[in-house]
Amino acid sequence: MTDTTPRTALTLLGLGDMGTALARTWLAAGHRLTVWNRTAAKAGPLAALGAAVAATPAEAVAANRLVVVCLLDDASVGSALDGIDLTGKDLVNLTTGTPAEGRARATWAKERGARFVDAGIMATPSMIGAPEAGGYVFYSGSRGLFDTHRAVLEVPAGARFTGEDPGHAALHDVALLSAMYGLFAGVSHAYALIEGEDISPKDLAPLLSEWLGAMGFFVGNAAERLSSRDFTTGVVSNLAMQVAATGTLVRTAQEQGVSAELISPYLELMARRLAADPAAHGVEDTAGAITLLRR
Ligand code: FVH
Repeated sequence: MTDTTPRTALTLLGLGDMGTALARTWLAAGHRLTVWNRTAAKAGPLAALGAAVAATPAEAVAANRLVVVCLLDDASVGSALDGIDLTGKDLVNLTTGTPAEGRARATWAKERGARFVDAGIMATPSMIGAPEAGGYVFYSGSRGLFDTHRAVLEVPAGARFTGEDPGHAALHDVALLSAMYGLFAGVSHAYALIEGEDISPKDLAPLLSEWLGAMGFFVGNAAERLSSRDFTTGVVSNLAMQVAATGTLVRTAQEQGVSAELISPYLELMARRLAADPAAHGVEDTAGAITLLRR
């Protein structure tokens, strides 16, 4: 049977790696798509797939109510949309930015008569249009806009609305990315330790994966402790012991001729928490150290 569902027409500004991947999924799903990119040549392959190519951002914005922006950074969003009439538009910003940039852009859009949602993409271009890859996008800002366009926004990747504060999509995005880089740092240090030894990284890899999976309990455990502010009940490995033991990590790095720069900040934070009140904090686990981070 032929699918006769009407498809939302939309505009996309930005045809970098991510923008191009997004455009392909909307075109493949039968949406009428108008595109614009600063370097016009990048629109060629999409035109061949049926996209309408606008000569200017103003022309692209004028074409549709739903306008999606996926540019390099917030400054490029400002310069691409500078002076353009956004009255009655629904603006979705898929450009990575900070929470403050998301909030400022929401105010900016409202002043120009547009509804706005900011977004944080938790996917690489190859994960776009591939639901099995597990990518998704955080959205925040106008609930009305999100509800109106949810179906079309879910074409490239799953959509998760994080609330009406337009800074919260970016905050969720950056929180997850920051945790990811902490993980990358630890794994990088582990591989550096065995370099030059008769241990293959390929042999260490499954052990690392298994261990990190087992230690994943920390995510929920820390959330529980931060919510209850109880850092002591049911502690398995207390902070006093852990701080003493981490000296071994630093000495091993020295013995192996490896800089401890990737792991030292966290070890030092634990030591600082303990030093502040050894009797009280020594019986905690490491989640209490999180309280030292907020300036
Ligand atoms: N690619 C990825 O893995 C990540 C996944 C998570 C989300 N990010 C964010 O997505 C935004 C776009 O990323 P991208 O991969 O498409 O980036 P590029 O391929 O570098 O394309 C950048 C586009 O931005 C245009 N652009 C840059 N500066 C300006 C400007 N001043 N005025 C107008 N357009 C501008 C650029 O145009 P051109 O160089 O082709 O002319 C591209 O269209 C980004 O926020 C990631 O953090 C991607």
